[in-house]
Amino acid sequence: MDGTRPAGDELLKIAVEVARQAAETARRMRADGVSGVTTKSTATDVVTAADRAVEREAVATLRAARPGDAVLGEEYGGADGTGPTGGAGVRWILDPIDGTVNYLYGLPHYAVSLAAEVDGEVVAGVVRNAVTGDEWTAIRGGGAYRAGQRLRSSTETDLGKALVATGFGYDPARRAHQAGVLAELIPHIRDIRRFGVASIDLCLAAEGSVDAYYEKGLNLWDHAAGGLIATESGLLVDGLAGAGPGPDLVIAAPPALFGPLHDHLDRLDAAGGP
Ligand code: LIP
Repeated sequence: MDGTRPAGDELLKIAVEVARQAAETARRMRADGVSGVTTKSTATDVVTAADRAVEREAVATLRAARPGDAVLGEEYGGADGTGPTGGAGVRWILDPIDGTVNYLYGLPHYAVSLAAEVDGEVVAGVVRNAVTGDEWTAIRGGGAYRAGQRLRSSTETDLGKALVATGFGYDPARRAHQAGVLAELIPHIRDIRRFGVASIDLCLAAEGSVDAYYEKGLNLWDHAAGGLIATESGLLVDGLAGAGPGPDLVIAAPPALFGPLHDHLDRLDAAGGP
């Protein structure tokens, strides 16, 4: 690499090409049936042959396009993702199949999520539903888009009327804590949605299909691309007390709802528990 900081649109172009190819591989493999199912952190945290194959293919394509970059991928990428990022300081953050449980059951709601980070800041991201082809993109400072339409998040100002998406981790003790938080939150909001794909949840919030989203326990590959898309649509994306979005908590909400939602989640210890 020549050390020049690459432009967000240049990285997004690569990201979109890779995500489209990866999504097609995932869709095609699902049509042939699910294979190679094993478990990761718990008995309900599954990984399939497709998760691994899609990641291998996407990493190979990224390497061919930009040989000096690092790649952090959900299935193989830990060590590699912390490795050298070449002169341009680029790291790709990939979830080959976000929503693996939906993939397992054949629910048409799983995605490829790919973000490009430069010097530690996510500058471009794409989330693509592998079944429907719905695709959300963003470049930092350049807005978020779906099918050529600029995304505008919800303008709801009353938390009591907010439709809020969330998700649950795979560890039973964590789920119990998360369910307890939800039981206390739900009287204060319109209703809850649980789609099973964190990256798409963030994109649905970005386009105003839900008003807000929160979840504890996300990994970077779950929220890197969707978080940028949400931010670029006008949402505030953060953790508790300005900690930044991360494994403790990710909250994405319109400015008027962020404070009230944040304060409920803080009071309910949403970032706590196992
Ligand atoms: C999953 C999500 C889901 C979330 C889970 C998990 P996976 O990702 O996107 O919505 O609630 O905690 O992170 O395991 O399907 O890639």
